[in-house]
Amino acid sequence: MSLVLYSTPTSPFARRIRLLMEPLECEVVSVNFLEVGPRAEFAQVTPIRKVPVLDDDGTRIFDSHVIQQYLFTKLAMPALTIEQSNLLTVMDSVLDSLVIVMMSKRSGIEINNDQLIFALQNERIADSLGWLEKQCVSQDLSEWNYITMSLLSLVHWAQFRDLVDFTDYPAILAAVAPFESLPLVQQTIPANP
Ligand SMILES: N[C@@H](CCC(=O)N[C@@H](CS)C(=O)NCC(=O)O)C(=O)O
Repeated sequence: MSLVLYSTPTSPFARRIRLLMEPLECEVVSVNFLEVGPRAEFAQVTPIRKVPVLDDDGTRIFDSHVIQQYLFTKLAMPALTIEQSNLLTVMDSVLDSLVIVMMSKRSGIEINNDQLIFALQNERIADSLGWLEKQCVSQDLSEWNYITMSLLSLVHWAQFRDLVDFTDYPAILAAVAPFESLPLVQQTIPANP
């Protein structure tokens, strides 16, 4: 079995898969999809040019959700519950909206709540983080599993990009705090390439 994970040093979607793959031997290929040459090379791996991509002995799997399901089967882990899936969906919505805001800023577009697209993203980010904060109080998230891996990856990435002040979300910070010092967490902290 030869596993290759295409990743970037910052992607929260790729990082949670990297954390999930800790028990498996895997080569990690770092992709720089913002540079023309590497982007064209990566286009040979996936037409959507998004990380993560997992290659398992020539079988390529796109998207963290599909990779997660594939790995859960491979590792004989029980499927995510509906409650866990909902947590993941809300985290992904926060990430997607933050990416839209970040990419707009990088493209020189002014972020203004008078524009529908930004009003919708900002509303989704605030309401979803508020909902996650409540779940961190009402649910037991003390286990290091795919959900806490995903939450930690979201928090670190949003802090790294300076997009969210988590002092407004103390329960989220408390939920990820016990895992901060794990060796693989430390080794995969988002950093500029
Ligand atoms: N739904 C996808 C999202 C993956 C995604 O958005 N990855 C970002 C990095 S965080 C990416 O590769 N972006 C490249 C681009 O948009 O060109 C998943 O869960 O894997």
